[in-house]
Amino acid sequence: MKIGILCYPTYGGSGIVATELGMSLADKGYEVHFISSALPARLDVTNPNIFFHKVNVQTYPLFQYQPYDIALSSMIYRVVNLYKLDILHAHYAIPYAYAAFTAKQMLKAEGKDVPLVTTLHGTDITLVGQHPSYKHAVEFSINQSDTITSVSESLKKDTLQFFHIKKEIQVITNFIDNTEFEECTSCQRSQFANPDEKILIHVSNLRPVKRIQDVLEIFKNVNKKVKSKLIIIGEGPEMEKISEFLEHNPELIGHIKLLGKVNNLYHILQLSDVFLLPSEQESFGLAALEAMAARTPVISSNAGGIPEVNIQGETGYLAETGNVEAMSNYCIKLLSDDELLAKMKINAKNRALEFDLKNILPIYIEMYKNTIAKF
Ligand code: GMT
Repeated sequence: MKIGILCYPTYGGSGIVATELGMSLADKGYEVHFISSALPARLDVTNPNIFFHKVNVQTYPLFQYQPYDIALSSMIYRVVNLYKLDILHAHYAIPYAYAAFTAKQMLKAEGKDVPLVTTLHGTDITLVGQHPSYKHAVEFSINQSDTITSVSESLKKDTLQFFHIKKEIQVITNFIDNTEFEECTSCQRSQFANPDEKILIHVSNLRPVKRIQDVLEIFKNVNKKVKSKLIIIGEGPEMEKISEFLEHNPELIGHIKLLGKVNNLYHILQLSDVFLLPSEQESFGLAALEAMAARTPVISSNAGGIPEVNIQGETGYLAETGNVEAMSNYCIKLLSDDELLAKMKINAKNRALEFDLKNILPIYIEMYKNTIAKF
């Protein structure tokens, strides 16, 4: 099977899922073609079964906005033709499902076609996709897909609520390759905290939907009761909020460490005691699953699909979005009880094993085969 994967190359969850999926398929012997605006962050192009096709956008002074979607459709059409792809897989509806639909029309004009799978990841449905500027095109291109998948039951429900979808949506959850989370000693706990301090961590692309202010307020409350440090990994528009917070809370300057984008995320997660995810919206919460795979319990909001991953009182605790007090209290309770923390670390890892790649990859492969068979 020759598979074309269309995805964002950045650190967002959809790009990570697309890349990990493509690399696992390549390891199984499938030929996988990535089509994206830049090399996806975690993609290993040394694998002989992996091909990368960069979408080049010709800049022209007449255009106020450069037409990326046209360049993308042209590239999809070209790669399908050149490499005789069997199936296309669009990760995130905007613009991938739409550009793939256009490429299919170009192929159809020549008596050819290729089946299209669209995976809905989250904000393409719950945020951006609902904007009046995009809504009709998003709904249309989802309906034009041959197979639609969503990363959680919650996202499926939201999709059916916000859009008029005429086809079945198959839920295929996010997954994790637990073999990548084996014990590692490349960095030490002492690099981030004193022996008597606990480590809280937050990882995201620091967008408003992640509620960074809540992360900071929770840490402020926790730090009053439990000796602790907060590590923030990632970059994004809410970086300013962190500086502002530190201006108002200078006593916490030495307690909050901003690491930006890191290559050894898993190793740092392994050193941490609790992962904070107070998001406004989260279709699944891949970041929480990565933390659990590194044996780190999660204190989160109960937004979207998070309760499908983080189990109350077992792998961590959940509270209503914005309930900083409840999340702080859960955190204090967990970090003040070493026995409870040790138990939750084990539970978190066991939960991550349920979402292991080896359980989810066969579901993707079967879905591709079914899509091709009924095409
Ligand atoms: O939220 C992000 O950081 C990026 C975003 C994306 O689409 O790139 O992530 C979404 O997709 C992930 C992978 O399927 C999910 O695990 C995240 O929960 C989801 N984010 C939101 O819904 C906000």
